[in-house]
Amino acid sequence: MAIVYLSLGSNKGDRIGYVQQATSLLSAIDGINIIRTSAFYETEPWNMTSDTWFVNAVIEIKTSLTPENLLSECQRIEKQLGREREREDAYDDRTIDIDILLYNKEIINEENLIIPHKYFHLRAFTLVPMLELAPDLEHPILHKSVTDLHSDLENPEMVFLYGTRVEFNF
Ligand code: PH2
Ligand code: MG
Ligand code: MG
Repeated sequence: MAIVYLSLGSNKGDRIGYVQQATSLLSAIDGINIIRTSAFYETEPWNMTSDTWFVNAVIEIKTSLTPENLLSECQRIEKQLGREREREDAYDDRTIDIDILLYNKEIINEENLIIPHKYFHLRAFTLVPMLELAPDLEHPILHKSVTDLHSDLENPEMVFLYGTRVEFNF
């Protein structure tokens, strides 16, 4: 069993609804148990030009799936929720993006799968929700805690707690 942190993000259509639906679809998969979810945040687009801010959250799961199988389940749900990938060279607005941030303390460097996520330590929209879930967790390569990585951010993009927390059943 692995403890995994997944980043969920949407900046197209019913943003909260897509993050919720992705969470429910993940929880319905054999071999995935959702342990906790962060609050929802409204976040400034990072490293992309877009008129629409994101709704972002991080969820903590326990899984018996391998990293590769987990990635394909995430991509299947992205497709199911209408994710379209139009270009390879830049970020597009998207109904849902599901990224594997951490998989236990594993370090994976494959063409289609890099864990820890290569930008995990650089984005407030992943570090702020992680502060709620696992502030002391150490980055397996940088050997710094989530709290320290967050305070190291030089120009953090804006992240707002999104209204009230939305409760739903898995
Ligand atoms: N995802 C990106 C690029 N930029 N910015 C925010 N605020 N939230 C995201 O989820 C996000 C982003 C690429 O996946
Ligand atoms: Mg992403
Ligand atoms: Mg992605």
